[in-house]
Amino acid sequence: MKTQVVIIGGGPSGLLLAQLLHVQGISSVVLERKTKEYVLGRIRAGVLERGLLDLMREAGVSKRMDAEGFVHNGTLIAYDNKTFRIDFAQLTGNSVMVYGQTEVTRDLYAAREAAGGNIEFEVEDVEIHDVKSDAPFVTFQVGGENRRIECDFVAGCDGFHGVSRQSIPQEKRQEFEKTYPFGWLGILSETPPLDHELIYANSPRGFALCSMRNANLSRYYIQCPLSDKPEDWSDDAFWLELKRRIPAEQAAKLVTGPSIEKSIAPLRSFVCEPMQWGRLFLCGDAAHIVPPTGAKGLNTAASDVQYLYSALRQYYHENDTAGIDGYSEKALVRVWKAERFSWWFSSLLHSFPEQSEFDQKMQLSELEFLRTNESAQKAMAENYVGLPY
Ligand code: RFL
Ligand code: PHB
Repeated sequence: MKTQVVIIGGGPSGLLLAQLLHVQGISSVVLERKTKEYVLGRIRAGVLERGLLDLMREAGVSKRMDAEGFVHNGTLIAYDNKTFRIDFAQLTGNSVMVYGQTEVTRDLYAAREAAGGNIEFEVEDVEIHDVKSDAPFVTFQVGGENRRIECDFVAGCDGFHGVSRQSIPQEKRQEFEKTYPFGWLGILSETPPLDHELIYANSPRGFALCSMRNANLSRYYIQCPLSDKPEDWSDDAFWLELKRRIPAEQAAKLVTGPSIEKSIAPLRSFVCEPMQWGRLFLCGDAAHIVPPTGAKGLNTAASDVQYLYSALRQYYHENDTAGIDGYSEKALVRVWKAERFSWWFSSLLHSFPEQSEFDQKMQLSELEFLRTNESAQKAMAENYVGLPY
C-alpha cells in the first residue's frame, strides 16, 4: 500500500493534520493504537485558542464548535480569599473558547469518516523505516496481520508515550524535562459551573481550578500528592477540599453532585529537539508536554499541525521544500514560549513541598503585582489567548 503521509496517532493532532491535508487533496493514512471509543473516553483539554479555532474552520469541521462552544473573554484568579479578573478582550482584543478536546476529536473523526478517510485502529508494533531516504515506509500489525505502507513523509502524532520520538536516534536528539512534585486530581460532574468563567486558585492548601464543558457539565481540579490514587478520594472529600481552596464567597455558591469521571494526571514540562529527522516530523505531545495550568497542550499541538500542514502544502503544491526543511526550527520557537508560560503560571499557583516562607511571600507578591499591574495582566492575557503562529 502507498500514501503520501502516514500519520501515527489518531488523537487531535493526527486527525486535524489528516483532515487539513485532505482539504488540500493530499492523501494520508492514520494509525491508532487504541479504539475510537477509548480515544473519545479520555477527558482532557477544555480551552481552545483562536489559532486552533481557525484551523478547525479551515479543515471544515467547525460547525458544532461554533454553535456550541462558549467564548470566554476573561478568566478569574483567586488567592488569599480575593478574586480578580484578567480581561482578555480588553487587554488583547482576543478571547478563547471552551469546547472540550473530546468534542474536537469527535468532530474530526466524524469528518474523516464522512470523507472516507483511512484510519486503522488497534494497530500494534508500529515501526518507522528509512526516513533518511526518499522512500520511507511504516510497518505494523493489525488483527494479527503484518502490514506495510510506503509514503513520502511520516507525521509522528502519537503522544508522549508513542514510538515516533524514539525513532530519532538517541544521539541525535536532546530532551529537556522538568517534573513537578504533585499531580492534578480532576473530576467531571453534571452540575452547573461555579461561574461563567474559569477560576484558577492559589491557596495555602494547594492549587484548584474550576472549569466547565457546558451549562450542566463542570470540570474541577485540585493539586494532590503524586502518591494519591483516584479511589482514595470520595466525591465528598473532593468537594470539601475544593471548597477549602477557593474564596468563601465562591465556595458558598458551589453546586456539588456525583462525579462521572475522576482521574489523576502528573505534571511535566518536556521538549524534544529537533522535532524532525529526515522525513519524520513530530507534532504535539510526541514532541513536547506542558503542565496543564496554562491550557497550552492541545493548543501547542495545533500550532505544530499548522506549521507542518503549511510545509507539506508548499511541498506538494509549489514544489518548495523550505517549509519542511525549517519545520523543527520554526515550531520550537513557539513551543518554548508555551513552555515558559505554562511553567510560570504553574509556579505561580501551586504549593511546592520544599517552598520556604520567603518563596511563599514571593508567590503572593507576584500575584499582587498581577492583580494590580496592567502591563503584567497584558503579558498574561497575550500568552493565555495564544501567541501568534
Ligand atoms: P494525544 O492526545 O496523546 O494522542 C496521541 C494518540 O496516539 C496514539 N498512540 C499510538 N498510535 C499508534 N501507534 C503507537 N505506537 C501509538 N502510541 C500512541 C494514542 O493512543 C493517542 O490516541 O496527543 P496529541 O494528539 O498530540 O494531543 C495532545 C493533547 O491531547 C494534549 O496536549 C492536551 O490534552 C493537554 N491538555 C490541555 N491542552 C490544552 O491545550 N488546553 C487544556 O485545557 C488542556 N487541559 C490537558 C488538559 C491534558 C490533561 N492531561 C490528562 C494530561 C488537562 C489534562 C488533565
Ligand atoms: C479543563 O477544563 O480541562 C482545563 C481548563 C483550563 C486548564 C486546564 C484544563 O488550564
